Amino acid sequence: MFSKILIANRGEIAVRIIRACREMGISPVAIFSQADEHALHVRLADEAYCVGPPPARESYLRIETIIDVARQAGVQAVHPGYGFLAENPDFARAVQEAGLVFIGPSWKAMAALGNKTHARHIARRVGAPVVPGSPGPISDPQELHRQARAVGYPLLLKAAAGGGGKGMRLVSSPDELDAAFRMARSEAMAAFGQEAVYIEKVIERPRHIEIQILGDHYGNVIHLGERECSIQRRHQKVIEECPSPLNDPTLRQRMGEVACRIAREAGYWNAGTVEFLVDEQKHFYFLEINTRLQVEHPVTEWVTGVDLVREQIRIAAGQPLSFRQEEIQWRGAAIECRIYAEDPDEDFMPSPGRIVRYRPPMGPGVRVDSGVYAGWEVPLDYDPLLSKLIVWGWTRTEAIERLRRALDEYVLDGIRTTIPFYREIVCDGEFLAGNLDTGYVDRFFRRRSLEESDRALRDAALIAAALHARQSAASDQTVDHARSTESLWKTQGRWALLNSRL
Ligand code: MV4
Repeated sequence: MFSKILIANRGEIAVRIIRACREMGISPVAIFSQADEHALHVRLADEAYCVGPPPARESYLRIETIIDVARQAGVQAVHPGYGFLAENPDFARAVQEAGLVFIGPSWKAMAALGNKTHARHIARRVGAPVVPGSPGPISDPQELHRQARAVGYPLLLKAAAGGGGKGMRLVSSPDELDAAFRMARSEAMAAFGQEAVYIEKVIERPRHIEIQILGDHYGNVIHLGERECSIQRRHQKVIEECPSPLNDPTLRQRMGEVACRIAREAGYWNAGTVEFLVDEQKHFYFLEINTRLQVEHPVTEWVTGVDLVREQIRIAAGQPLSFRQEEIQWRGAAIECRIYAEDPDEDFMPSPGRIVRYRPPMGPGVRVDSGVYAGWEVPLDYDPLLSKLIVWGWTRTEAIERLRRALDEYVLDGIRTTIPFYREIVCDGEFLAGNLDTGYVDRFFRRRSLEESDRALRDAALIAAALHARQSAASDQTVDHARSTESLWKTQGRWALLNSRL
């Protein structure tokens, strides 16, 4: 086993990896940018090295600098976390060429699966259901129209090198096709340095379900079931669940087996996630593979009892998987809310600044993975994820009850966060019913603005009624004490007291 690991990341995920290292008796080494000098992951690590100025390009994305730090610190392995260099095969290769172990898949598997047309090809080879579309990238306009006719409208143009919805374009009719193609290609070039674009048929009202897989260096691949990730806004996940509320054990087993077959065919090892779209008839289609640990991994950890980061480290050290497929069991329900430094009242604008008070929820069934503390200033330079609140219950209903309680307990003052947004979601009927698809957040906001105008009307009616009642009460009062034998001091005094309470 390793005695020292470099964590090439920041924030809550760096803290999560440090915790796994501590439990395994491994010394964690951190890197940080000038903006993160006082960050929590730097405080918790045994050693920490500055890798450059605040912009990620000049710090957390600097392959050479990070490899130099790894050498200098004398680590045996590098954990990339998620984001930054986690899915960059050049980084994985540089780590290997420096004589160190990359805690993740081989750079070759990463490179192959990073190309989505290639990944679709691998999936088709093992008979996995793949979203219908062009067999490969499209380069000439004639072929474009031929393939588009074959797939049918509406269709999506996607960047072969892309992922996560970046560089995606919806095309509703043939006359939009050429312009959309040119745009998609230049966007793909700008975003990913490759202009390759391919076609996919549009799946209507899809759900986004992903399967967690683990593979070791000896050809063993197992799956840890699904996560429901349909609650997203602008291709950013906000709430994730395990199991999916629409799950049935048969669907889980079928998707799991398909995911494992694709991974074996790709020569995949370490942790990975196979993404699927599921339509209203519960048909599922392979979408892409994420070759990293995911943000939402804790919901799977809680329901299966498997520590994914520990497994990642064990696998990278050459140990076989700790579990066989038959040993994996799913118990209860876990839900994660991603707490972002964003203002939900200002269209989720980033809200950096100093955290003045921080009191995370605790107690039964609550886990908080976070990278912040009171007094720390959240920098503007990176992803605004502050903290992840994860709850567990025997049933989804119990998990939601805990989530409501934990959100009410959560104190994070000084900056705006998405906590108030989640407090509303956990009371929303559609969420409670598990009626989730990728259009959920938009529907939630539409419904809410309708309810808001209803509320404004109701408030106006209440004010009018209160004023009316007060006026008539005041006139009754005049009549009353004219007839009354009681002291005016008493009746007027009571009236004043009553008014002060209104
Ligand atoms: C799709 C799709 C419908 N049909 N592909 C967006 C993120 C990326 N991972 C894939 N995405 C989609 N691909 C086909 N063929 C709809 C989406 C999509 C979506 C998917 C998952 C979660 C939220 C979404 C929101 C809008 C669109």
